[in-house]
Amino acid sequence: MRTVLVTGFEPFGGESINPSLEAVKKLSDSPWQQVRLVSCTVPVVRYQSAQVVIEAIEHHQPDVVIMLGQAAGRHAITPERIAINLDDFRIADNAGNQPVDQAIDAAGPAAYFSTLPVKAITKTLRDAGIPCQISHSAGTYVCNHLFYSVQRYLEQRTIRSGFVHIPLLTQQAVLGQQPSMSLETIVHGLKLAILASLEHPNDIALAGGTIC
Ligand code: PCA
Repeated sequence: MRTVLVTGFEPFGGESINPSLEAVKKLSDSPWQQVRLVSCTVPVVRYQSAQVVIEAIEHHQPDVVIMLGQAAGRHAITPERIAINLDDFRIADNAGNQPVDQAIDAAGPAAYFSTLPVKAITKTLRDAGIPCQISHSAGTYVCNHLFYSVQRYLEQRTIRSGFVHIPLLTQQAVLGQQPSMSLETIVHGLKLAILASLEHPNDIALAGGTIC
């Protein structure tokens, strides 16, 4: 049986919930066939975020790692394609760190690609009627920091890993000024994303880029 590690972040930036953690709880409570689903809760703290996930990888020895985070302002579930070697925090993290224009790892490359099948995930979700779009920037805050750090850590390993941002939950957007998605739809989409990641060791060819 293959093991999938899903990770969710604690709330940050004045929010009382984080949809990524709510989704991880629901995914963990769901029945899974032929998948051993394990999870961990990640602090929104610069270096500690990666330490916690790397410890979980060492502990669980997963085949696939899917890290999740909240992306306010997004309308769709967005598999991230690329992690960049840059910390530039617009707000302080939950421990008060606010690096500006610092490398995550001075000895590391400029960027890493996701090793999840982002196009197969996108097609699978769209076919199921769930808004999904590949993203080419995971930002420069703690999600990108975690994504880059884990890709770097797993560089020489066969474990596939990547990051998926999800929209705000409907109850976080009651003022009607931000896009949102129901937890039910997010969880359904993430279940499909997990299965697609296992089914597609190699990604499919599908036009999915953007034009500026
Ligand atoms: N989103 C933030 C950090 C934690 C989270 O859920 C981000 O996109 O960097």
